[in-house]
Amino acid sequence: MLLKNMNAFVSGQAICDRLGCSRTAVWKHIQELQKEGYIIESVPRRGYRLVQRPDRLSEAEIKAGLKCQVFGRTIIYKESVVSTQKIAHFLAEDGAEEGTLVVSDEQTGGRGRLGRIWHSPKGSGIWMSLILRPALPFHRTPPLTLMAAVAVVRAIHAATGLRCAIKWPNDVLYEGKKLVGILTEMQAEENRVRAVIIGIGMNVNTPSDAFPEELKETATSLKIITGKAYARAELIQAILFELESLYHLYLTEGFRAIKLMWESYSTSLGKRIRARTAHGDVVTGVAKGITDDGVLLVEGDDGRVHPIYSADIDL
Ligand code: BTX
Repeated sequence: MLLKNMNAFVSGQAICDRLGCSRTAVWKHIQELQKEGYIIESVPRRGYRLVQRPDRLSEAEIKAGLKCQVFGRTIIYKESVVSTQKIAHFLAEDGAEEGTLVVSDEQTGGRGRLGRIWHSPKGSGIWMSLILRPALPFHRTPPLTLMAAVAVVRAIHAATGLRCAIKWPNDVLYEGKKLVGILTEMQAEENRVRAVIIGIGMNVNTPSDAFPEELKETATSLKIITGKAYARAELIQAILFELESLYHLYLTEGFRAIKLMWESYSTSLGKRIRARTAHGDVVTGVAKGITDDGVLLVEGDDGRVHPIYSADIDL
């Protein structure tokens, strides 16, 4: 109730009536919350007012104020996991509904693409995986990665005012440094998509000395960029809200509108790039655009246009 009425007074009586407990019991709970770091004012005859919430992650923190219909209806929060992606795969196999979200405060074996490591220290970032159940043929799933990147960029802008850029296909950068990584994986059988799992890792309150040496030059966090700390639960709400709207747009209207947004945030288009595919092929040339299936088109130095389905890009 306090979170929903953030910065406004909620009368003690209203809380008693809603929860069916005494005023003394309410006061005790308020004191517990204050111990946990919530700053709550208590004024006689006006009630309680939540002024500031700590940067805590929990199912309740994410759900309070979440403006989604389906995404986040089920939230599984864990203090520490090997990888939220692993848990989400397991839950998806077990029949978890669309929009199920797995979030953790720490990952001990967070992973990126192609078996790479995703550094996910405790208490400072967003490490989460979302289960989707799109009724789409295979070839229409790759744009979901690009959709996720667009949603993250829009959510960061809504929550912090920062304008980030996207490097094809899935890096969200600020002034060339990696702020967010996105990993999209699929479960399929025969010719049917059973689930798409979107993993998002965002460096939020990470101080610069918390990155390992090899990431110090290439990674950044919202805290490093702005000097401010952010409530991760609010950022997750913003990301889920953007993801749900864009997912709905994609399923009903196709990729066109999202493609335009993606292009407007892209750092790669029109530039000379070097694409290294997982098979070890290298294409150098100019990034010309993306197709309606999310494939990157590179006009190679050999004069041919190369479709790039999956690769790492150097600008
Ligand atoms: P990627 O393969 O594009 O990027 C991985 C590379 O990024 C690493 O090799 C390293 O150079 C760099 N890197 C590692 N950790 C960080 C970090 N915290 N910040 C910036 N750069 C870093 C990107 O893969 C996809 C990452 C998805 C992570 C999410 S977290 C929730 C979910 N669970 C899980 O295990 N993975 C996903």
